[in-house]
Amino acid sequence: MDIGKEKLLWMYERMRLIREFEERLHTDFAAGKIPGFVHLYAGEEAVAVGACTHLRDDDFITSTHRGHGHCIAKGVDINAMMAEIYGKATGACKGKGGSMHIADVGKGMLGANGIVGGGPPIACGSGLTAKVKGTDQVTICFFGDGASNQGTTAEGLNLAGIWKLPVIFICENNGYAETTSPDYSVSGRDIAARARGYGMPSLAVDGLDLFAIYEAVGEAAARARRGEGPTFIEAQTYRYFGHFEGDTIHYRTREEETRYRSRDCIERFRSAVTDQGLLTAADLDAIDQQAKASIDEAVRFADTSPLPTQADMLTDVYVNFSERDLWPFQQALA
Ligand SMILES: Cc1ncc(C[n+]2csc(CCOP(=O)(O)OP(=O)(O)O)c2C)c(N)n1
Ligand SMILES: [Mg+2]
Repeated sequence: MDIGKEKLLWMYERMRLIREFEERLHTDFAAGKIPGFVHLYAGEEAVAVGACTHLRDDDFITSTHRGHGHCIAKGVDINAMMAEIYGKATGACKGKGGSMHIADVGKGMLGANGIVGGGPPIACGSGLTAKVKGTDQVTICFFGDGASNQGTTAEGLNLAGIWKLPVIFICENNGYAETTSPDYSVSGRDIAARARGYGMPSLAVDGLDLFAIYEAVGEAAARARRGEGPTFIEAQTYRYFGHFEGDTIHYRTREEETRYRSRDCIERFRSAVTDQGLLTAADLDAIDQQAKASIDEAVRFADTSPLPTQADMLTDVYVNFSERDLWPFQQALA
């Protein structure tokens, strides 16, 4: 696969930033520095990064409650993300959303989402927007194995299928929905097979292998941009930390965790690119150092930023749409 040095460096940097960001939150949450609920993405980096490498700023993603990795892969500002998680006025959503509601529409990041299965209908909306406007914009819809059982996901797959929307559904099968394994909660066991019933190409890939994700999403994005409709990808992956910070993790064994950590997606990428002489250990070590410094800076920025004021409480609650905003949709659907 001919990816090019610049892109390889970018992919490694994004994965490392996500890992550093999440590990720092793990520590700082335990120290009581962070309000609200936090779900960490560490371990799953290859999925978000391998996928978002194919996207432009004007493409879209929808996310989940476990959204930090999606945001970083889509290029959301890390200082603004950290400040949002700290509930500060300088946050991506002015500190009013927190970890589970980080959004940056300017970067095509349509929002982390506390509703399991909330993403697919939103992805159909942005997919329909691109289709109606006649652009080649793509939407990637990230969701979990648990969300694959939701009615909203079934409805989203159906709608994307019949309208041939430019949406790539990426099911991040990390082995658990909270404490529940898909082995006994997903009927038929085969998540990717379900999507074939909606008439779209669907495959399962090793989500710990960035190159496998990159290749699968590359094909799916090209199909979507050509107007050939949706694709479904089940990425088999693993989350390193608990479902949420504070989870006592009684539902899986330490042996299982060790086994997955020995297949770490970042280490695997490092070995692959250094063995093939594409990047050097020095290139990668330099990125490690920069990533650490960026996260230190993000924490300093969040820590020293002001909280929102009482007067900020009722702003940004409603958005007004004019007739003019809606007419292309009314015309297209008439
Ligand atoms: C509609 C809805 N039902 C239940 C929940 C509670 N809940 C939050 S996360 C979660 C598990 C989601 O699992 P999965 O989709 O596999 O995502 P993961 O946490 O593994 O990334 C559940 C049941 C919720 N937030 N929304
Ligand atoms: Mg899951």
